[in-house]
Amino acid sequence: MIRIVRADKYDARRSVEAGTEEQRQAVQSILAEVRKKGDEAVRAYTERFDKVRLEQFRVSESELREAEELVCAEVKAALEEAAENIRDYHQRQVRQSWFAMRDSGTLLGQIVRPLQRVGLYVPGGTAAYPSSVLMNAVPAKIAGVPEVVITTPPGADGKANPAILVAARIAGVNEIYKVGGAQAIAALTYGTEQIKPADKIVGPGNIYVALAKREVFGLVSIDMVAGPSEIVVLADDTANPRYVAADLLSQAEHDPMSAAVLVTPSPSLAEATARELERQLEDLPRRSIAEAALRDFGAILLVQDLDEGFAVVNRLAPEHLELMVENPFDQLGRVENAGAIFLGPYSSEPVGDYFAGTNHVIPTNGTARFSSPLSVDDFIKKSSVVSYSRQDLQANGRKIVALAWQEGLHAHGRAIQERLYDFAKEDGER
Ligand code: HSO
Ligand code: ZN
Repeated sequence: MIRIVRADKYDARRSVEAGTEEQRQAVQSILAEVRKKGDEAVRAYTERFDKVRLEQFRVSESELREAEELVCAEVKAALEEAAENIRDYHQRQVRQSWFAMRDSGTLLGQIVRPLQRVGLYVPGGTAAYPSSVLMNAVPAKIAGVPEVVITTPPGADGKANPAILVAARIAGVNEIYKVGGAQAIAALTYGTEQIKPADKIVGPGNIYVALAKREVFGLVSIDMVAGPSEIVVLADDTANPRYVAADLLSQAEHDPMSAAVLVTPSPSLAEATARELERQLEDLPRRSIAEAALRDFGAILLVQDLDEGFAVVNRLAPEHLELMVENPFDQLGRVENAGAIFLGPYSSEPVGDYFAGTNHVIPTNGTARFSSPLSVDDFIKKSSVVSYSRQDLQANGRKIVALAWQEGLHAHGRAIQERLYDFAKEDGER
């Protein structure tokens, strides 16, 4: 079912979901309604799309307590430990403000500050991933964001997914609202009576959420619009086909449009992995999703040697790259484009999805060429600081005036000249 082809016969780019005209219009009108009518509109859309009428959107203390009872102790403990690992990793990303003083008395610097309020969208249904709550909320908290709020669609019983609530508590999320879809993005952008507007909106969602985020971008900041998951395994004869197949399937099961690709110079590994894929697919609960993904976007790509293998990897710029080759560390420097790199037989991709501490929100669809996994940097902003000294203004004022005049901006020049006159006068008096 998976193709085995020469590497040059494969292109992994998938077209980015632009939505239909109808979907775009639906999103436009939801945004406009919520902007105009606030909670009343949010309530009406929740009734229409989630089939439940809510007076209060915010998850109450008693619902939070109830959720704690519903999630099993083993999962809770694993979430706690995962959160700790994510904290450790992201702590190292924290940037310091800095100031540089010159002998001339001038001081320049950069102040790093957290965003004030971040909204995290968490999808409902089977795509409600507690792990993703940790991956988004923990870095925001490490950055120092005081208000991290979640919006998530309510179930038909009017409740939020309990595992999401537990993960939110572990990550230190401050408020949770049971609102989904484009109406949630609207509420986080414009604010309503019950929901205050956010400075940035992050987190995955369905096409309506994605379109709404794109629409409000500029009024608020958004994260990247993530596409279906991808994994590329670069493996040689030393790799275990059972591991290779299992890791490919781990991402194939996400979405029928997920891309799972093996790149190898070894025809025997290619054959063995194809057989393993068939075997392991058999009892997968999400078999039909994984099968469709392998059929439509998966491939086993044969290359001459590892040189060609790395060229293919760098062209694909995958979200996840596993290096299952002899001495993977010796090869690491050859990877130019990849969101996350997993070395050796025990760094199975789900280790990163759940537990190692690295972030699982990673650029997809070739965008690792120019962007990076979600990090503390996504939740800060910087202000530059200038304290210019008299000595420096006197020494450099004329250069500034020349640049201003060249641009025809005489008021700019004048602002400097006003000071230069005074300097000349003061120096004359001395
Ligand atoms: N692999 C996904 C993240 C995820 N996996 C969440 C399991 N849960 C991102 O590419
Ligand atoms: Zn995953």
